[in-house]
Amino acid sequence: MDLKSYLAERTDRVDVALDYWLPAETLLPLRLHQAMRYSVFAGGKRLRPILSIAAAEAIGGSIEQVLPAACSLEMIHTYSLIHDDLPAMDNDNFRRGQPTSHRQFDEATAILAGDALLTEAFRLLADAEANRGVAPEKILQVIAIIARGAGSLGMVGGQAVDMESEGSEVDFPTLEYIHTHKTGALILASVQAGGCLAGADRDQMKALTGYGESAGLAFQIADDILNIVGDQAQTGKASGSDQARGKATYPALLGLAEARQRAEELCVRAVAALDPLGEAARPLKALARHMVNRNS
Ligand code: GRG
Repeated sequence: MDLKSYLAERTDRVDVALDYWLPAETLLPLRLHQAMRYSVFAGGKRLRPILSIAAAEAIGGSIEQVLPAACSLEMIHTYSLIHDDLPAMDNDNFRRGQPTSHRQFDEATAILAGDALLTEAFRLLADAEANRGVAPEKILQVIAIIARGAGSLGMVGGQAVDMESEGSEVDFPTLEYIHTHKTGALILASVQAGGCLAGADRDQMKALTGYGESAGLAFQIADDILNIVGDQAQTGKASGSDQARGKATYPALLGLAEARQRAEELCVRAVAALDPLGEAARPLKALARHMVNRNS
């Protein structure tokens, strides 16, 4: 399949919808809304929204059914990056090749922009007009899926353990906990949300969950590898920054070759999990390979 045009078409749909649903820069408070939009439109790959769309399509659903949830996932992802970059956390000056939110605006505005994006995400998920035609019980299920993926049992929990572990020796189970929660949980929630909105039955949800778990971890291992071998011009982040900070990563614990092999194995497992879904899951399968072999 032509993944490039698949990604381009869906990225466009997501960008137009985000522009529509995010508060305008001309609305008060101007600086807050500018900061929210600055980070949302800073050139992200829209991976999580596209995963939720592809999961819905794999079950026979449509983009329209899933677009509000897809946008809410990107808002949550963007909030997590803004807060991750703050001086209290990673203290990064650049993200996606541009100044981070607290550098471009100020620290208080960056904190508030993250807070507001997280809150707006849940407003959009619960918005009756945006979700018209979707059964209310499906919306409730998706709110629970996304809240779990984003909260202390998911992404925030992974970030907390990552922060606690910085500068100390991390064993393999702790590393896997950090990766599956900090990054994997929102990726898994994206896939599950798309499937749920498209009306996936129990077996279909099981297939999507198996895919999301393996693909989410593979994505983070690929990110660790990119941090070492990636081209800074493409990743938008300083190469070798994980090592300089003493961060726990797969290559640091297993070596580069074994980390690559583990990412590849997980990718194969993610693709195999989708076999029960047949042809309609082809884009999701291609996305798993893309997540592991990407260069940015
Ligand atoms: C602060 C609550 C809180 C959580 C932060 C996701 C996260 C948790 C921190 C990000 C740290 C990081 C760079 C992790 C590596 C994997 C990752 C999430 C990369 C960024 O995701 P992409 O590549 O980003 O999808 P784009 O820019 O394409 O949207």
